[in-house]
Amino acid sequence: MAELEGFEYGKSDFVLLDEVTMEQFLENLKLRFEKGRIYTFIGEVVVSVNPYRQMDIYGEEAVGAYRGRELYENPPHLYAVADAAYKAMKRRAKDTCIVISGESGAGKTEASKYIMQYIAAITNPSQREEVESVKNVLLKSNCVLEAFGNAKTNRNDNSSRFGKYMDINFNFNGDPTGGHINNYLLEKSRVIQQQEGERNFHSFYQLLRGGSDDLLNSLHLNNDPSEYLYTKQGSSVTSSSDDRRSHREVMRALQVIGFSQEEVNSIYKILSTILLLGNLQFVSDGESVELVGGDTVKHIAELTSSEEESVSKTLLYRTVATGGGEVISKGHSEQEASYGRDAFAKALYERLFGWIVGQINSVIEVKNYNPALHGKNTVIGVLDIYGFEIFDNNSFEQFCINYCNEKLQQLFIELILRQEQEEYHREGITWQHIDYFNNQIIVDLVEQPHKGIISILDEACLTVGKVTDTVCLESMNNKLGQHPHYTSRKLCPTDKSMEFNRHFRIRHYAGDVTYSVEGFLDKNKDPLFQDFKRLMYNSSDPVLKDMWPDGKLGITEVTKRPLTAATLFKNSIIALVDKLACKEPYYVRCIKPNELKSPMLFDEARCQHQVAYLGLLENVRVRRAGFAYRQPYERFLQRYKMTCEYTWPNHLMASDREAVEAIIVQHSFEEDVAYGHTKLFVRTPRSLFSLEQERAALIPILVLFLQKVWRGAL
Ligand code: AOV
Ligand code: MG
Repeated sequence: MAELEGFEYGKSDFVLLDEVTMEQFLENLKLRFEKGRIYTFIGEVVVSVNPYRQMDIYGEEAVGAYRGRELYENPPHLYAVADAAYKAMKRRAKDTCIVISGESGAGKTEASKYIMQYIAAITNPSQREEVESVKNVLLKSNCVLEAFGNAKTNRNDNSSRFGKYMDINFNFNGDPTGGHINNYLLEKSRVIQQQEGERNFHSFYQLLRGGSDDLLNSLHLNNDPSEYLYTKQGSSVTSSSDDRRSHREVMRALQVIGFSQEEVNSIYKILSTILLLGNLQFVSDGESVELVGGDTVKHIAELTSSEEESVSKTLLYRTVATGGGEVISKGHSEQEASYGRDAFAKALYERLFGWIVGQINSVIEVKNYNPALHGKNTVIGVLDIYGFEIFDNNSFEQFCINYCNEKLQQLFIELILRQEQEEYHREGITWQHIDYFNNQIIVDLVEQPHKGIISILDEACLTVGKVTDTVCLESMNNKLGQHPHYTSRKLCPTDKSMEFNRHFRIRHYAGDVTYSVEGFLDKNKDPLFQDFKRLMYNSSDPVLKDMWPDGKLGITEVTKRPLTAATLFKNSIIALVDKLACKEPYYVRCIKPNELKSPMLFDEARCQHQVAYLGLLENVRVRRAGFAYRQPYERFLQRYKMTCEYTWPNHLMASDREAVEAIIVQHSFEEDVAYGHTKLFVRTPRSLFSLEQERAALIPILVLFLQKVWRGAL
């Protein structure tokens, strides 16, 4: 058993604070951070502070210390939560989930990887081949998804630009038999545009920096990201050695997962098609529009296995159906052509990403599972989604990301309180209500039917004729001007950071964010000329064709208006929340200690802000007002019966509950506990600590005793 920490490292559970005040909370968090103790419990919740340095607290030895232990037996750690979720799943056949939240750069993705590594390390002791291969794919999928879905932002050098929810399936032995990844709204606008200081998705730089000369030649690329419009706009193409190394890792990972060489080639061809598209330009002589870019179109045609003429035609014209049902080809304006090219590049990347996720899923999908034969198939879900973010310029993507974080905060409030309430009720214990800020009001502001921002956006997108972003903003201002969490420019006439026709502000649970409405309607409508879909569907590259099944439709067959991006996102997040809500949740709450990525600095104001909006003080209060620990009588008895003369080795009482009472009375812990119908509730961990210590001291004596009995010495 790992050494329990002394109080020189601060309190390992915030429940143990003398008083639940922000001051004491921060003091403890800071002390622990400075002593290299980055994890602290609030009961079963782990609060994590990003150390911004490699910590020697992971790996085989640590895994061994946490495996199969109770939460309070070891110092706080991600492994402890992972183990708790795993145990609950295995012992009680419960579906569980681990929800990791916190703002951008707080350490969610790193935490999710440690959790998965832990689960992989403690399962499949008999090394069965098919289970090993599922574990391998699950672990390697991280590397691939990060390459294609993460990018350097001004908040985080490896920022997730998509949401990821991964279900891991287990058989009755508790070994992983498969899994499924759900991905949420990839920030595809990054493919064509990056803010100053940011990069496009890692995959582009990895290919350019890490691809061999032969590969790059065959793709008609050179190795310099600053030569491609789509990779150079952020003026931040640094970190070439990392890109080279990652390229090798991703190649290996793709192989392990089972991507064929043809498939890998197709992936690279799509990436280079996108880069080449970005360098294509259009000129207009006032009448018609032409392409500039030398052999680029020829190269794109080759890379997409299409005809050169079809490619240039698709870039310059679109097919439209006239009122009379006639189908004609209409030339683009210069602006339309550039717009079409960018939309095509974004769609290519988005579909590539979706296809990669789909391929991984098809490899890890649970096959041939027969519940009658194999027992119940249980699941642990791990959620790692983009964290709350504020940039200098916040657009539609930040709006969606921040809305998603509101939903997760809502779930935290709902589950942490609901669970406590329900359990006390079920067990016949009185519940004391704790006040907290309920962010449902902000969720409603965004998602309410007819009245919310998404509805207003959708309405504007559906309106025929020229509805601009500004007109839509006006409509929002009119309808939402009175909302306590919505601010229009009218309300703050002196605020220079807001322009009249451009900005609106939402008072989010995690802070105020000013959004620029520019591009909202277009990103929400997300149109792509049907001609591009048809071009790709007709490609003779089977992988590419597979990604564009909707290119099959003829021009007159496309009638139904697709759902908007915001509505699709909303629906997927609501489905996600429903999925999480029916599992037993475990939480990791990540905190970013400073804005400088420094391992030394604990910026108190920044930390205080996060502790406040994450609702951590309320979390401690709920935990303290109630009973922090609970165990079924039988389990408690098994563990501690040796500490009481009436229960060791067996008790003679009428029930386990009475036997547990005998242990509690003998140790004078009556004040610290309550007796539920099936469980013992313990208010503070002190009693458990002391029982644990007594047990630990007794074990060697008992072992000695038993050895003597066996040898016949007694
Ligand atoms: P995020 O997932 O919460 O942000 P990450 O998990 O990517 O944040 O963490 C950001 C960076 O902090 C990592 O790249 C590491 O350099 C460092 N870091 C985080 N956790 C640890 C740890 N336990 N040990 C060492 N370094 C760590 V975002 O994806 O932006 O919301 O969308
Ligand atoms: Mg992340």
